Amino acid sequence: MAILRNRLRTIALSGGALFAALSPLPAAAENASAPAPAPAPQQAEKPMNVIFVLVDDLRFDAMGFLTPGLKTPNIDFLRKNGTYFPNAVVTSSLCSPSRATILTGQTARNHGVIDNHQSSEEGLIFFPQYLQQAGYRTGFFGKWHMGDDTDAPRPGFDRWVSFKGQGTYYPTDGISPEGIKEGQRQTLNVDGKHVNRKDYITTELTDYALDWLKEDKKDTQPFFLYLSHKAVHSDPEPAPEHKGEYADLDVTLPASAANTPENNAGKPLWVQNQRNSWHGIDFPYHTDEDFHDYVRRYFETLSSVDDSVGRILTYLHKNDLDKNTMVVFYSDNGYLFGDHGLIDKRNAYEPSVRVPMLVYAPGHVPANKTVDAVVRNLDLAPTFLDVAGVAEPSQMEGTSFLPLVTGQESATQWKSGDFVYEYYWEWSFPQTPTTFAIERDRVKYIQYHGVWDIEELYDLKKDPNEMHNLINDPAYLDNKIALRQALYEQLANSKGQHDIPYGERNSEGLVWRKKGGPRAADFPDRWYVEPDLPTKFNGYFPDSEAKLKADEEGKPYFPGSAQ
Ligand SMILES: [Ca+2]
Repeated sequence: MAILRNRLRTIALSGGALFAALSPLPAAAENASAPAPAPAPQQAEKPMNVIFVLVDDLRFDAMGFLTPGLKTPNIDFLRKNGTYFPNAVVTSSLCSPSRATILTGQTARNHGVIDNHQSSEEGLIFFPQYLQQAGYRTGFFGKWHMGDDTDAPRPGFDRWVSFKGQGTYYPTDGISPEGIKEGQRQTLNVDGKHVNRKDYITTELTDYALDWLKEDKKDTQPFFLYLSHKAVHSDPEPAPEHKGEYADLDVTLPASAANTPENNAGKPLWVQNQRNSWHGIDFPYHTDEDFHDYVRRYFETLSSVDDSVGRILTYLHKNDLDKNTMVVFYSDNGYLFGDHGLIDKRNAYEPSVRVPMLVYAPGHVPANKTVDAVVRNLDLAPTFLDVAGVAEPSQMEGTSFLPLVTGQESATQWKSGDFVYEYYWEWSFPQTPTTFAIERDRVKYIQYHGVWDIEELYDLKKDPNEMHNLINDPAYLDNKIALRQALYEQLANSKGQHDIPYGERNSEGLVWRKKGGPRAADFPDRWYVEPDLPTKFNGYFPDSEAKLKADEEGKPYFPGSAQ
């Protein structure tokens, strides 16, 4: 710990001089097991506090300093006074798999949380468990969301405030008018006890987080605060004080949202078919809402996250904690605003895999700096442990990027290996196939599993918006072959196996169809429906007699609801 304190302080004073000789850091356990010397002043100092602010589904550019008209003064403060990582990415762009990666430092193929539903956490070790061992006080506040079954406290946290699955924006959401009258409310699990919700979710989670910080106002113990917002996940509901504040905002959707021959050129069939689906710009979440309006609500919901950041920064400043606290602002996955006709996430395109990332620690992390290295959610756990002086455990797969954060290393010196992406097909959202991708030196190769479709290759340096598929460009043949092979090799799990048993791909396959013959088949007639049907969520829930009856009567169905 003392060495880390030295390292962070020295870097702060030297403005980014090379201190590679100090790396790698020894484990805290080794420090602790060393013979106890006479206490030196530096050893009496605590390691840095960390506040990890995790937003849900925040698009990479949904921050005021990147989007004209969007006001996020507190997030912008972090950017101006901290370091911005424009190429932060996630190895799986979906809530539960990404959250599991952040917490375990493992990829989905190794932690096994491959979807948002039946996700076992058995055998997983979360990084805060190591922080507790290193003397940290740890608190979790908000959305955990690995499966929907339980909100019970998980290992690694001294304070636990959470809810099942996605939770709700307001305490009365999802409760019948009679229930509301009788005083029923959504609940939070606070250290194992259910407590009625009182306020708008973002505000309430921040209240709990700040109350927990105040319990150790004298800052006698280092802390790690994991503030995991529900916002701004669909369907975003703003707080009363922010409702309508962007009613007049001129929202511009990406140029690739339009259904044009130019935009469709080189895009897989599944992409073109998805635009008229739950996750498509032409039928967003099976509604007829103008997506410009959706974006306005999304930004209004973000305003409370910005307020929350402001309250945290004020608390740190007032209590003289900002000198020894690192704030990391992040999202569990990206979000498409109609890019390539798609909304939400899951695919391997840039707006889906890129996330906002800001690191603020005045005196330790350079202000107003941009580091364009590709850093992954996989690298967060080793980085947080590095801050605490804890060596990376063997099961973790990422690399600490603390030297990039402190300015000790430049982006060109950063060697983290390829960015490998995996997403596993979900029956509940069948529009997006299983997707594997790899990015090396800003060239991205994408492959789909189990569908009759094309591969993709993009040169992100020349084509950051992924408009020109180079998969059949002879100039990129070597890239294609090398990246296909590297993807296959690197997707093996820790046992050297592939989770989906499948053979290595080395060609396009026998895909032809007769010129002038029948075109691709259409979807079933019964799948073509009106927007905003009361039954629009029914397909998400398991089949049953009750659901069949609800379908026939045109009524919404939720498991357990009387029909
Ligand atoms: Ca998410």
